[in-house]
Amino acid sequence: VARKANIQGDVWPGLPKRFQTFLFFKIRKPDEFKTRLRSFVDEHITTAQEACDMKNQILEAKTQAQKHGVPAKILPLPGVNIAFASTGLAALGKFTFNEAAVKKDRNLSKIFKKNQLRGGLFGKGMYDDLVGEGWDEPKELRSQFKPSAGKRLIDGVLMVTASRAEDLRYKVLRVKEHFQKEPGSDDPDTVRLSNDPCLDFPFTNHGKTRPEKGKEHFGFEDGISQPLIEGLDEVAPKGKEPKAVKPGLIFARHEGDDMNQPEWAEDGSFLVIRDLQQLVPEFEKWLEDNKHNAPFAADSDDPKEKLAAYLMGRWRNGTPVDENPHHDKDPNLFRSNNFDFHPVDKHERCPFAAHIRKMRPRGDLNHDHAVIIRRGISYGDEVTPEEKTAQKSDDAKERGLMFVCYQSDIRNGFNFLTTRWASNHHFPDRKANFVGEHGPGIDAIVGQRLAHHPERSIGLPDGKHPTEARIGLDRWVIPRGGEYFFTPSIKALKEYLTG
Ligand code: N7H
Repeated sequence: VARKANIQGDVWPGLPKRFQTFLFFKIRKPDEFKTRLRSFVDEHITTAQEACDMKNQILEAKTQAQKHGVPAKILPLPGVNIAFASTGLAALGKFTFNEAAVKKDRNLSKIFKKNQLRGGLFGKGMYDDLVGEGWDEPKELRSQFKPSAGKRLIDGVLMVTASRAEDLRYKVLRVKEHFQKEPGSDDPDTVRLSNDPCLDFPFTNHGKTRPEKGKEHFGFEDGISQPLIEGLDEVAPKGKEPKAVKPGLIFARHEGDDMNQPEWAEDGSFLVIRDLQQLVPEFEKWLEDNKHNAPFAADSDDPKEKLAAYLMGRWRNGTPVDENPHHDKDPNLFRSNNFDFHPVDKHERCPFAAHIRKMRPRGDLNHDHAVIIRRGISYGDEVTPEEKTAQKSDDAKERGLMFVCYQSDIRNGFNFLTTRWASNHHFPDRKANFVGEHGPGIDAIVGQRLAHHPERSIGLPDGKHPTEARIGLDRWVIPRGGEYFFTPSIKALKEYLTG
């Protein structure tokens, strides 16, 4: 099977999405589900090839609009992908829970059954992993992500995307009907749903891009930097950033993946979905309150914006502080990605602990080894004038990011980035001369704290010396839980998993 026809399109190149529905499902009748899934794949699942075609259509529409001086037409472009939690694969008879499967990770072929998917964290699920290790606070998690009577509630997820809300609604209905309609009730106008369907959809989440296009809720331009994949993406010429990565960092059984996965897993990828609530008015208040506490900020025209930019490593319009730590006015640098933090023993331009430096350290490391592709989408409404005035989020108006990412190994991808880098005050390491006993600090956006960790703080350049100004941080991103999944290839969906 040609690779692009075999990969699900959200993994690569990404489904075009202004709106997204996450249909979390529970399998009730595995055999009937398998039969229905087999026909679902060709009818509904969007492959990488199809997603590439959609992206080309968007480009073409934009080019035409520019040529004729009219606004670009919004195309419907619905997309659908499916992924399974370990409980879902178990329901299909394709995963066995045993001590070894949840404790051990990789190349232990003797312990694993021939076709068992490797990856201890996938077996455990996000709750046992992150609550078990003390990172996530159970009382902050949404009930859908908390096991009930010891049982996990989600077997898998169907993700539906579209460029227009009405197209999304239509597609979601068709997807649900496919699995829930009465046999023979095929006409969409008169379809009857079964009282005893093969699949339940107990939880649904909705994402939508913000009216301020390209910006997430804190107001930063998002979706700029992704790892370019050798063999799939057009990669940057030598010496230009970002460097390309081996396909095996994202896809199972490709060069660079040492998990020794079974054959059926080829072209698949592990998916992490995590609901991250964002406290936007609180973030703005903190910036306002602290803009003069950092010595570097005093000599800036806009100390508040400079502080925000230092926490992220990019100004809110996407300009990397490594390329311009002074202002964000150079249009050539909006969304620029050509930087690597050199000289890496100093952080006069980009703080060592800035979110993008923690999450992709570039020149700080000799080679990339923990890499993810991000496909998240914002959720919730805009901050209201009342919330702005109160400088406090209204509990009834939650907003945040449905964080979504893909990798060939959850322990070495999402989990590593969160626990070993974002939450570790001493990463990036070997910078001791410049950042004192507390190290570079915690990732202000997604760093989490265990009880015995130092208070949340970050070291920022003081603008004059190769030294630091340390500043205490609040918490503006609340992890509400999520789940670990595997996104299989098209071939695996049609053959092994439904066989
Ligand atoms: Fe982060 N944000 O929108 O403010 N992130 N992120 N992220 N993030 C990035 O380069 C954000 C989160 C990564 O290649 C940008 O596209 C928010 C988690 C990685 O240079 C912005 C949340 C994890 C990169 C944000 C959040 C990551 C990255 C810059 C949570 C991993 C690329 C725009 C609410 C575990 C680094 C861009 C590179 C960039 C935001 C979460 C990882 C603006 C709000 C949980 C790898």
